[in-house]
Amino acid sequence: MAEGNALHDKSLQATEIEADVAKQGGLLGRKVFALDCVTSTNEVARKLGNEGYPEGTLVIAEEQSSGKGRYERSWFSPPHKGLWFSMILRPQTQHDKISLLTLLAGLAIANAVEQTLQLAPSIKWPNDLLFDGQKFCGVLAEGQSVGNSVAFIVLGIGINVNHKMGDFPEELQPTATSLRIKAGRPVGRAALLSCILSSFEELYSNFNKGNHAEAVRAWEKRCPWVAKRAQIHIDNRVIEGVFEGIDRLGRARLRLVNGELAVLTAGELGTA
Ligand code: BT5
Repeated sequence: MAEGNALHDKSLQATEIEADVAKQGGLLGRKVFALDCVTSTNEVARKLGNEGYPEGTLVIAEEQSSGKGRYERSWFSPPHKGLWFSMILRPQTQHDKISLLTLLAGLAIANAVEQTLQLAPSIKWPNDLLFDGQKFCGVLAEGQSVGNSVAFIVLGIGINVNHKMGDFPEELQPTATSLRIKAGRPVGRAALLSCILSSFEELYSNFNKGNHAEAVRAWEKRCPWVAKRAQIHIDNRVIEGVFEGIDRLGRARLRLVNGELAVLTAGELGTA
């Protein structure tokens, strides 16, 4: 096989991921379902959450036939090339959890990519990880409600790991990239996953104790849009101002031309 693909394309094994998590004393990934092809790992994790599977249960697939983005968009998830996975979280805090968990996941992935590949990605609010404006990772956190409260959260992460540019459909080629393209060599998925899980575990533990301030500062350092003119698109509206970073709940702070501060929980950030 070309370029050592035998090693890098080896299917991810539940027992190996579980053993690695146990060795590190981790909670996230103690129970793993490593599957071949699923519709969406978020959907499988949601079903397991409804069946009562505990926090830290992880679903990972080699391929998704209907990988999901936000707002009913699709996420391109071809076999063996990426890390497509979802975790069940049952957070203890009553804060608005979904926005902040999305940001903490982005920060954990950026930290892990830097640690394993010595590459520093940027984070774009709320859920994109990029190199030079091209996206290699997206995060989709979804709450499962029971009555009026959120019973659990499914945190879904999609990372383009070993794609070559020709592996992307034409329409994604101008805006997408992968870790392999940026590193200039194939990237081992198991080691990267292990690093992401331990980085996220630490951030999540602080989050459960209500300590977010340091993570918010670290997130802002990785976001080149901070202190720049920006637009946030929400539904059909565009709000313009200076992006002042995020508040302690992960909401975007946009200083409008009239001096007022807009605080936004959802939307799409772009340069003005
Ligand atoms: C996201 O949505 O970026 C969230 C993606 C989350 C995917 C993971 S994979 C595991 C778990 N299971 C799932 O079903 N989903 C999660 P959004 O910000 O809405 O971006 C979606 C847009 O990104 C699409 O409309 C495309 O333009 C683009 N896109 C789709 N696939 C891509 C890819 N593989 N790489 C880069 N860009 C992509």
